[in-house]
Amino acid sequence: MALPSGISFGPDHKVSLPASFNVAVPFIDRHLGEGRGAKAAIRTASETVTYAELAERVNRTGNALLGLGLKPGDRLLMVVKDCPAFFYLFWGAIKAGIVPVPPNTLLRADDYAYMIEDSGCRLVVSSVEFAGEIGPALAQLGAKAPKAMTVDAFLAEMAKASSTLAAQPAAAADDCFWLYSSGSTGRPKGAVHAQRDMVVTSELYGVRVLGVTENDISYSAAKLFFAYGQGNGMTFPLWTGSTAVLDDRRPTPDTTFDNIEKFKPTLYYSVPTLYAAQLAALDSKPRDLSSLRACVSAGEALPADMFRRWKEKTGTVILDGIGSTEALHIFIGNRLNDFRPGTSGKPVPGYEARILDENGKPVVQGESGALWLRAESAAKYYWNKPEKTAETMVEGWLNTGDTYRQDADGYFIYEGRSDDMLKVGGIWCSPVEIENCLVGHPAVLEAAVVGHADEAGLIKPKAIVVLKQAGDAGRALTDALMAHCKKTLAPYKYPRWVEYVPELPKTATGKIQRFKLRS
Ligand code: 3UK
Repeated sequence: MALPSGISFGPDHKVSLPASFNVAVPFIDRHLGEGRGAKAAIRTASETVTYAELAERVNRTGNALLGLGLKPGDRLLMVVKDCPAFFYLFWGAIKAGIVPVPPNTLLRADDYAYMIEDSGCRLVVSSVEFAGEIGPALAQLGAKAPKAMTVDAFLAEMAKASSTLAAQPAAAADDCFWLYSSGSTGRPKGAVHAQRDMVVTSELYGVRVLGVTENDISYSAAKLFFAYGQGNGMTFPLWTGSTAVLDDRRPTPDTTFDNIEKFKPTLYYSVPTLYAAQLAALDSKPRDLSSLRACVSAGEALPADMFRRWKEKTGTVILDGIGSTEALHIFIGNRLNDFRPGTSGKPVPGYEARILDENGKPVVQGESGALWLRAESAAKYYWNKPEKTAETMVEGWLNTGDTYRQDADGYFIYEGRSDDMLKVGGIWCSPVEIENCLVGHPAVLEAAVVGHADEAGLIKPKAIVVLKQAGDAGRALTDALMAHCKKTLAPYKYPRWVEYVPELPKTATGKIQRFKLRS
């Protein structure tokens, strides 16, 4: 399929875009002119949305948002499960010049209160399932809280709004949408992405690496709020005029396999934790995965053994690739015709990766160092966080925070984070946040949290705890500490193991030496 008019990529894979455009046009409206109006853009268990219906609902959404008083440049916080309304809100906002901000839907009231305030959003739209966290977040903000409504209430507004909308003109580098990303200390940071960025990821990784075409059907177990899921399950399908399968449930081996058998996707995207659970489930019940031409993994490193077992059981490769919220999607990845299990593969065309030593000089090939990235899809800055921006985004290069080395053939091998952050099921987990939660329990004096590998070789949080009264240690307290964390934090963050010790290793300045506790 030809690139949308006015958009081209040079021999160096650099994009060129019109001086004035709106990215909703090539992703949404273009398909009507190209004869795809009756084609399914989205399929769910209960409905199919065609490209014509999608384009009309995007227009109605843009008009409804403007009608609710939002102006171009205003932020819309959308805490929305994986359903067609996610598409309407995201693209309707963009087409009207409004900036959608879709955070992780697994967070707690405190996190949402922070994001509402930090983003200065004018409206919060949330799926009713998240009311238990969004309600208290808004209550916490009192008179400062913006207008808020459920997705269902919004859809009623949408239905009343006009079905025609002129796209708000923008430049390639103008702010388009944000994604919040977390750090080991401090609050989440809003990574501000430009109009250009989804064009770059969809063409360079989606089309040129994965070979996505109009004929693919994509299914991402990773949710749309995650930059990974956003590309897999929304922007790549829309860029290529193909079909996305959505499921709003928590993904499990049963739900994901049922979806693959029912919708027959050609591409399946997931994270190592879920692949591990799926492999275990395949032992007891064979499944028909014959529709798949490729599987993709990201979020954390995929152990080579899981690649081998999946290939053996399903006949399909899993292409591991590293991406980030800041880079927007995968920038080093394995390909169908060039992969090496146990590595992240090679840089995606158009992305420049460098491994630097502590003096900022490129290492000799084979040595480890800090991974830096130059990407045309990189976030421009973090909202309200000039110091974090200056640390992470330096002269057009992005500090990924990862340690990497290259093998003799140039494949990139992940060696861990340079900070203490953990990836659990592909989602960030700050040890400091879990430690603070544990210390909030009356029995706990001090706590350290580190990553520990489970049976499948995947990292989960482990707590090392000093008690006020050593005699309290035991299964009952361990259960109570786990329950305390599940209740206070996003549930995937609770420690899977608790070890009791008389004291923690500390530096002279009293900082916990987590590296001494890793095992
Ligand atoms: C880690 C990996 C080893 C790595 C993401 C695909 O994960 C995504 O974005 P986040 O901002 O996290 C980024 C960090 O996660 N990581 C991601 N993938 C891998 N480590 N092997 C991998 N394959 O520390 C990286 O810096 O949550 C993934 C596409 C878009 C994304 N946003």
